[in-house]
Amino acid sequence: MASFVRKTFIASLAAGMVCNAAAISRDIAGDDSWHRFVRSPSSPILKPYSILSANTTGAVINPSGLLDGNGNPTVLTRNEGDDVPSLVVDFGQNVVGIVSISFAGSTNSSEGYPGLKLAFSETQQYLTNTSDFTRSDNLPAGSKITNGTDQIAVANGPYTWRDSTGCEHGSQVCSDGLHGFRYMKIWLDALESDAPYAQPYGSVSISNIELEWSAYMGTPDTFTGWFECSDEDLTQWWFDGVYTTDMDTDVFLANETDPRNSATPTLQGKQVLFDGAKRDRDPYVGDLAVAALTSYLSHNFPESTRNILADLAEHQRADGWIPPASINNYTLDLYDYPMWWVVSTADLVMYTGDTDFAVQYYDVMKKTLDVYYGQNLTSTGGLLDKENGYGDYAFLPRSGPITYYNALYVHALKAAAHLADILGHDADSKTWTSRASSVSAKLLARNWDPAVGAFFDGGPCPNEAEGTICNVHAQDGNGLSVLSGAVNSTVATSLLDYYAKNTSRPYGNAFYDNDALQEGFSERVYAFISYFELAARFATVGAAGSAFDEIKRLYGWMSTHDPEITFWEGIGPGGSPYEEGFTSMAHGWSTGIVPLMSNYVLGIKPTGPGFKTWQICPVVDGGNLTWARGQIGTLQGPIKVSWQKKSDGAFEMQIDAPQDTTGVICVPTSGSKNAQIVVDGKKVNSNAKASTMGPIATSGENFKVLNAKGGSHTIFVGV
Ligand SMILES: *[C@@H]1O[C@H](CO)[C@@H](O)[C@H](O)[C@H]1NC(C)=O
Ligand SMILES: *[C@@H]1O[C@H](CO)[C@@H](O)[C@H](O)[C@H]1NC(C)=O
Ligand SMILES: *[C@@H]1O[C@H](CO)[C@@H](O)[C@H](O)[C@H]1NC(C)=O
Ligand SMILES: *[C@@H]1O[C@H](CO)[C@@H](O)[C@H](O)[C@H]1NC(C)=O
Ligand SMILES: *[C@@H]1O[C@H](CO)[C@@H](O)[C@H](O)[C@H]1NC(C)=O
Ligand SMILES: *[C@@H]1O[C@H](CO)[C@@H](O)[C@H](O)[C@H]1NC(C)=O
Ligand SMILES: *[C@@H]1O[C@H](CO)[C@@H](O)[C@H](O)[C@H]1NC(C)=O
Ligand SMILES: *[C@@H]1O[C@H](CO)[C@@H](O)[C@H](O)[C@H]1NC(C)=O
Ligand SMILES: *[C@@H]1O[C@H](CO)[C@@H](O)[C@H](O)[C@H]1NC(C)=O
Ligand SMILES: CC(=O)N[C@H]1CO[C@H](CO)[C@@H](O)[C@@H]1O
Repeated sequence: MASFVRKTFIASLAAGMVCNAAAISRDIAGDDSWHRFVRSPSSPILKPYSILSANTTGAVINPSGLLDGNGNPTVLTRNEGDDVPSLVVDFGQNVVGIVSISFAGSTNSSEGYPGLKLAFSETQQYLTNTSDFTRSDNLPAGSKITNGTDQIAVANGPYTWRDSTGCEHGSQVCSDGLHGFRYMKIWLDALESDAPYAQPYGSVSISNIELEWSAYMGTPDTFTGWFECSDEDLTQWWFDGVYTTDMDTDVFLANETDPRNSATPTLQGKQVLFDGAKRDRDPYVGDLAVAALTSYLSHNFPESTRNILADLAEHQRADGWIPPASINNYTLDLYDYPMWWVVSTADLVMYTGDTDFAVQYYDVMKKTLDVYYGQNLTSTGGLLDKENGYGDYAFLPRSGPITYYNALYVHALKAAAHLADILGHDADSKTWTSRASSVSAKLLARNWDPAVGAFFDGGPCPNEAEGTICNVHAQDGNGLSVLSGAVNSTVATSLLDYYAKNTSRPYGNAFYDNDALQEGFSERVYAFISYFELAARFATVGAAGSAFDEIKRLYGWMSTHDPEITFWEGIGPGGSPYEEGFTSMAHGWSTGIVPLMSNYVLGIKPTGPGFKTWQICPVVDGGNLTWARGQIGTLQGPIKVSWQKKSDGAFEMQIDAPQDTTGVICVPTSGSKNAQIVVDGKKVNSNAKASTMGPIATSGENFKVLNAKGGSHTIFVGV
C-alpha cells in the first residue's frame, strides 16, 4: 500500500496551512442540499401512497378512504353470486415491515365473518392472486400455514388486525407475517378450508392501513457520509443504493427470516444485514463485500456486519471452511464465500477501525486461507480447483481451476496480508503476499485466452472432459483479476476492453459472454459481480469512461423499471427480474454504486484501520461530471472532498480531514505534464513527472501524488 506513495512522493503538506479561501467557491461544511435525495420514510409508520386500482363494479365504495385513514372508511361488499371486490394499494416505493389494517366493522352475510385475502408483490408484473413470495411457501410441506396469501376473518366490532406470522384458529385463517413489497392486493374472499371462521361473503369496512417499517430508518440525521455530483442520476442512485441496504438492515427474528432452517439462537434478536428484504432474509457473507461498504459509507453502522462475521466465524468447520450463512443450519456448501469472509473482515477493520475483531478471529482467517484453501492448492500445481458439488454466489455449474476462485483468492490473500501487517504477523504477511503472486502467475499461465485477450472461465464445458477449457469468459474472474492486482495494467486494459465490447446489454454487462455453460447466461446481469468489474474500470488508466457508461445502463435500467428506486438481485433476458417473481428487488449486494461514487469519484479510501491513514484519489475524467462533493464518516470525524472543473479547464479541490490523520492526495493532471499545481496557496514543483498509478492503486487517472496531513487543504490545477 505504501510503496507507490514513496516512489511518487513529491511534496508534503503541513496540517493547518492557511487556505486560499478565495479559491473555494463551493463550501462543503454544513451543506444539506443532499437531503432531498434521501428515500427513507420520515416516520416508522407508513401509509399507502395511492390506490393503484379498485374493482368499481359497485362492490368497493370510497377506495381512496384508505389513503388518509381519517375520512370515511372504504367498504367492500359481496353477496352470493357477486364479483369479487378487490383493490390494489401502492406504497409508492418498495417497503418492508408488518401491515396493520383497522376495521370500522363488518357484516356477516352467512354463518361466519367475511374473509379478506391479501397478496403482496414488489412489482406489478408479479402482482397476482398469490404473493410473489411468502415464507410459508418455502417451508417444508408439513409446516406450511398458507398457500401464498394472507387471510383475515374480519370481526364485527371496530379493531385493528396485525399481520403476524400465525393462524387465528388452529391451522385456519393464517397469515404469513412480514413482507417486503410495493403493492398489496386486498379482496373479499375466503379459502374453503377456512370455513366456518371466514366466509367469502359479507361486507367489510376498512378505516386505515399502515405499515410498521421494520428495517433501518435512514433519515437524513443518520447519515455520516453522503455524495452529490453534477449528474443528478448518479447522486440519486447513491441514495437509492443506501435505501436498498437500509431495507435489508434489520433484527434477526426466527419468524421473519429464511424458513429453510436458518433460524439460529446465536443471531436471534441481533442486528444483521440480510441479503434481501423480501427474501431470502438470511445474512450471507458474500453479499457483505458490497452491502457492508454501503452501510459504512452511509450511516457507519458496523454492528449489523460485525454480528454476522462473528457468528459465521464461530461456526467454522474443522477443515477451515466458513459457512456462507445460517441457512441449512450453517451447511450450505459455497466454495467462494469463506474468501469473502476474509475480504469483509479486512473491510470491517479498514472502514471502522475494529482491529479487536481481527485479533479475535485472526486464527479463523489463517485456517481458512492456509488449511481449507491451502490443501486445495496442492493438487493442480498451485491453483484452487473446485469440484462439482460446491456452489458459489450464483450456483454456477463449473469446476476445475476457475479464474474467479483464484482471482478472489489473490484478493483475499492480499487483504489478509495487509491485516497481518497491521497486527504484526510479519511471517504470515510474507507467506500470503508471495502465495498471491504465485497464484497470479499460474492463473495467467493457465487461463489466459490470447485469442480474445481475456481470461477463460477456466473449466470444461458441460459434459466435456476434465482438464479441457470451455470457450467462455466470465465477468467475475476477469474483474477480480484486475481489482486484486493479479494482472498489470496492459492485461487489465485488454480484458476490460474485450468485456465492454462483448457483453454490453441495455441493462448492464452480462456475467458471461456466451451460453456455453448454461442457456441465458449471456443475457444475465448481476449488479453484485458487476461492482468488481466497475471498480476495476475506475482503477485502470483510460477505462473510467466505460465504467460510467456501464453504470448508466445498469443503474439506469433498474431505477426506471418497477419497483424503481431499489436495486435488484439479478437481471435476466430483456431486462426482466432474472428469477421472475421470486427475484428479490431490494438486494444490498447490488448497491455497488455507493462505494463506486464514494471510493472512486470522491476518491476517499482507508489505507489504515478506521481511516487513521487514507488516500484521496478522485476519478475526474472519463465521464461528464463537472463537480462532485461529499464525505465519509470516520472515528476521528468526517473526511470531506469537493472538486470541480472550471469552464477554462482549470481544476479545484477542497479537502478536509481530521487533524490527527495522515494520507495521500492524488492531484489529477489529466495527463498534462505542464499542469500548474498550487496547494494551499503554494506552487508545487511543476517539472516533476506526473505519476501514473497502476491498477492496484485504486485509480486509473494520471496523478501527482502528495503526502498530506489532516486539516483543510485547497488544491488548484491550472491549464
Ligand atoms: C372486478 O372483478 C371481477 C371479478 O374478478 C372482474 O371480472 C372485473 O374485471 C373486475 N373489475 C375491475 C375494474 O377490476
Ligand atoms: C358473525 O359471525 C361470527 C362468527 O361466526 C359470530 O361470532 C358473530 O356473532 C356473527 N355476527 C353477527 C352479527 O351475527
Ligand atoms: C384472481 O381472483 C379473481 C377473483 O377471485 C378471479 O376472478 C381470477 O380468475 C383470479 N386470477 C387468477 C390468475 O387466478
Ligand atoms: C395448499 O394447497 C394444497 C393444494 O391445493 C392443499 O393440499 C394444502 O392443504 C394447502 N395448504 C394450506 C396451508 O393451505
Ligand atoms: C416475530 O416474533 C417476534 C417476537 O420474537 C415478534 O415481536 C414479531 O412481531 C414477530 N413477527 C411477526 C411477523 O409475526
Ligand atoms: C444444527 O447443527 C448443530 C451442530 O451440528 C446441532 O447441534 C443442532 O442440533 C442442529 N440444529 C438443527 C435445528 O438442526
Ligand atoms: C477443493 O475443495 C473443494 C471444496 O471443498 C472440493 O470440492 C475439491 O475436491 C477440492 N479440490 C481438490 C483438488 O482438492
Ligand atoms: C504485463 O503482463 C503481461 C503478462 O504477464 C506481460 O506479457 C507484459 O509484459 C506485462 N507488461 C508490462 C508493461 O509489464
Ligand atoms: C456524456 O454526455 C454525452 C453528450 O451529452 C453523452 O452522449 C454521453 O452518453 C454521456 N456519457 C455518460 C456516461 O453519461
Ligand atoms: C456479442 C458478442 O460479441 N459475443 C461474442 C463474445 O465472444 C465470444 C467468444 O469469443 C463469442 O462466442 C460471442 O459470440
